[in-house]
Amino acid sequence: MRVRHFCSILFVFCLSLPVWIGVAHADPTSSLTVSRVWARASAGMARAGAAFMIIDNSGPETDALIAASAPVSAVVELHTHVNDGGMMRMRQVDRITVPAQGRTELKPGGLHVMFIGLKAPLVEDTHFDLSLVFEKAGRIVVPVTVKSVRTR
Ligand SMILES: [Cu+2]
Repeated sequence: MRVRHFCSILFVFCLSLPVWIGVAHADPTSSLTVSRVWARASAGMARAGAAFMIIDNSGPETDALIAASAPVSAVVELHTHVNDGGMMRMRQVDRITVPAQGRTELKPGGLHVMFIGLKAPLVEDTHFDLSLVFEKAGRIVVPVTVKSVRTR
């Protein structure tokens, strides 16, 4: 009886280990703070979505967001908007720089994380995890809040 109880405690401990390692990696060593992470709810049958956030860098070195992934779509890209003869068009970028002692804002009409080929609609008031990979800080996983399609 007692041995079986110990085994189940060990089992739960092992299951939760990756979560602890994830938190330990993201927080104390990193000079980056990612806040106000949100995605716009997808309208109708839309197969694409976008996420926005504020990234603050309190460290002495420039860092850069170089990749992202999320369970909501097979493809996740880093995008910006460019003015192409009066038309705002999206363009993929290799990296999103976060200056030393500075801030980079991803917002509608500008830089964003793009989800291509949504597996299911993004529903208002739901959450999902977004994994961000930075050149220096490494991987930081942040929860994304899905907000109304009217959010600006
Ligand atoms: Cu885009």
